[in-house]
Amino acid sequence: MIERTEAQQFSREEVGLALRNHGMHLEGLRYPTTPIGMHYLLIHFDIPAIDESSYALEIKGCVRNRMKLSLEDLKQREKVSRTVVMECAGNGRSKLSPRPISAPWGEEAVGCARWTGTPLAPILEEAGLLDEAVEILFSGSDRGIDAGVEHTFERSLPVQEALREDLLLAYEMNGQPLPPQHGYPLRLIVPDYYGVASVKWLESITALNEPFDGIQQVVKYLYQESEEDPGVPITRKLPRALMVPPGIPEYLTRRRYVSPGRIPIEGRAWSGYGRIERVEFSFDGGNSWEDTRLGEPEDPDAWTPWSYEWVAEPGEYELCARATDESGRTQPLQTDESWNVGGYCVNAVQRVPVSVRP
Ligand SMILES: Nc1nc2c(c(=O)[nH]1)N[C@H]1C(S)=C(S)[C@@H](COP(=O)(O)O)O[C@H]1N2
Ligand SMILES: [Mo]
Repeated sequence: MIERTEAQQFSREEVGLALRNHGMHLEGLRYPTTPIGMHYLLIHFDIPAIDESSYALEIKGCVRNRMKLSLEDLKQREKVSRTVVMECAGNGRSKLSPRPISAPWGEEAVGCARWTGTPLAPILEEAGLLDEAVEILFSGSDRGIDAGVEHTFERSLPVQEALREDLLLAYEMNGQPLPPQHGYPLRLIVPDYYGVASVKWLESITALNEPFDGIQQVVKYLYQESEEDPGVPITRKLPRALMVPPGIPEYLTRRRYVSPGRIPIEGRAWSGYGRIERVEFSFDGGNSWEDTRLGEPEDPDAWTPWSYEWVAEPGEYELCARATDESGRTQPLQTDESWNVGGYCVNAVQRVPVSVRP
């Protein structure tokens, strides 16, 4: 039985958002690369209809040479693949109380795909950024209304960040043409940053001589402790570890059931602030912690596998996992420590209720 408290009631609108934007099945943490249909999705407006034959990416604004690149032009350029963990900045939001109203993620808004495309930096160099360029704006072709304002989905990066050598203009995901829902025919991939930076259905790149002040930049995706707080823009992913929930689930509550004995626990961890240095496991809700064994990530931007052998005795438990990265950042124990107006960057430790029964 589930008790229905006020805070647990999701509105029809939140359920609608969750149906359009599904998460990754946590058992998908078993795979080094997330299969396309299992990778989470976040589509603010509609998936735009784009005709590849007339498609061209425009490079404009404060540049010496304006450029128009067809998909074929982009495919002729240097081809690079990177395995990149992507996570929505709103991951964990639904655990906050009171709950900010937006995509009601648990902690499944993540995936790690192999993206193939061409590096962005050489294109910006060819376009020749003028000295007055301060930010690079990435515009999608999707349009809608949010915060009461009609706009195109656009995000900017400071010039220095846009010139990083690890940014990709991707036209393939896991070796296939980008599927419509993931940005066909072209998207930006910004490793280390939350997913919002990786603009899908990319239509143009504009060098700006002043900071971009669009809705998705200065109204949404700010970490604000209160409505009065001017807030800090969201950039890099905070560390997080997740485990594959062990045993079998109860259909409705997802509570896990396992038999006593040696239970292999496995999962993945990541951070936008450098390597994962440590992942700890707890079976008692975070009172005591044990170090787990770390594996090697498939790529510098991919997630890090970890494993632990839990010797389970009959009883009721709460399994937790906690990651620490090389910058020393780690995960809070309690969700409400990271309460913020928009419900971003909520990286409290995962908690998995388990019954151990013969
Ligand atoms: N054009 C466009 N780009 C976008 C979005 C969008 O709605 N429109 N959503 C962003 C957000 S918030 C996230 S988390 C990622 C999700 O990428 P995915 O759906 O491929 O997992 O795309 C980002 N890029
Ligand atoms: Mo997102």
